[in-house]
Amino acid sequence: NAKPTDFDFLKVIGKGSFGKVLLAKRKCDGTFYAVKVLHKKTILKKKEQTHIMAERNVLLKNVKHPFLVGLHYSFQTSEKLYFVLDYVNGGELFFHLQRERCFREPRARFYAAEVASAIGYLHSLNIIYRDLKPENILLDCQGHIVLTDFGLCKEGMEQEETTSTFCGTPEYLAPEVLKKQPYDRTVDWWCLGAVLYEMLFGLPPFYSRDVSQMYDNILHKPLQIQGSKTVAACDILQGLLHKDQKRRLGAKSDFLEIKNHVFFSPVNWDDLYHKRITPPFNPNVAGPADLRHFDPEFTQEAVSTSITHTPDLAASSSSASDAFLGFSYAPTEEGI
Ligand code: ISQ
Repeated sequence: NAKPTDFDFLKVIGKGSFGKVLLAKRKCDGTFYAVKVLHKKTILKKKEQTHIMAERNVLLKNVKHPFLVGLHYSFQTSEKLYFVLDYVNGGELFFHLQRERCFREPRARFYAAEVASAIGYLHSLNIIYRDLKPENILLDCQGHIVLTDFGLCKEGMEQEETTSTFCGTPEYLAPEVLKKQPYDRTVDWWCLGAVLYEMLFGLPPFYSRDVSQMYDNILHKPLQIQGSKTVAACDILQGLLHKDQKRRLGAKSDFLEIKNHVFFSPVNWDDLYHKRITPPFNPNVAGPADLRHFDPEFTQEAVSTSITHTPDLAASSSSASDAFLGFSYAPTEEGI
C-alpha cells in the first residue's frame, strides 16, 4: 500500500474547499504526479462520501481514455484521502483562452471534439461527468485536452474558493440543474455547448456580471449568437444549449449525434482518439517540472507539513476512518 512518505510534495498546484492538489515526486523513481488530498472531516461534514467513493469506483472500473486524467492509485491516513493522478502541466484551457480572448473555429473545434470524445466514453460506461467547467479542462504538454475530476467531490469544489481563485468564471449550470430537477447525461452536452460558446465568444453563454441575472438568462433568455460564425457553429450551439433537455442535441442517440453534426465534419474521430491530429497550439513546457502555466498564488505557497506528517491510519480508531473503509486501492500490473 502506498503512503504519503513515498512522495516528496513539491508545490501546491490547485486548491478548493475540498483540499488541495499537489505536485509530488515519487521517491523511488522520480516520477511526477498530481496528488489530490481531501480532508475526511470536510467530506463527512458535507455528506460527500458517496461522491468520493464514486471517484474510487471510477478507479476500479478502470476508466481509461486519452483525454481523461489517469488515476493511478488511492490511499488514506487517519485524516486524509489521497488520489495519485497524472501530472498535467500545459495549463488550464481557459487560462490560454483568456490570453487570446477567443479562439477561431478550427481551434475551438479541436478542443470541443476531444472533450466530446471523453464525455462520449464516460457515457458509454454509464458515468455522467456533470461537472464540466473551465478549471477542469487542462492541456497536456503537447496541447491535448485532459479532463480532471470526473465523478468526484462535486459540491466540495463548488464552494467559495473555487469561484474567486479561478478567475471568477462560474460553472456551466444547465437549466435543469439550476431548477434542481432530475438531470441525465444530456447535462454534459449542455456543458459542452457552454465550453464551445465560451471558446468562440470569450464569455460563457447567458453571461451577466449579476449572477442572479445570469441564472435568469439561463432559464429564460433565448440564445443569441452574434458576429460572423459559420452556420454549422451556430447550429451546434443552438442544439447543445437547448433549454429543454429532451430536445437538446444528444438527447436521442447521445455522442453519435454530436459526432455526426456538420460542425464536426472536418474531424476524423479515429485519428482524434489516437492523438494523430497535431494540436493547434503547443503549450511549450520545458519538461514535467515546468510550472509556468500554474497560478503563482498556488505555486508560491509552502506545502503544509500536515500533508506529509500525518498520523498513520493503523494507529487511529476514529469514526472518520471507518467511513472510508475500502477506499485504498492499488492497480494490478495490467491496470492503469
Ligand atoms: C493534474 N495535473 C495538474 C493539475 C491537476 C488538477 C486537478 C487534478 C489533476 C491535475
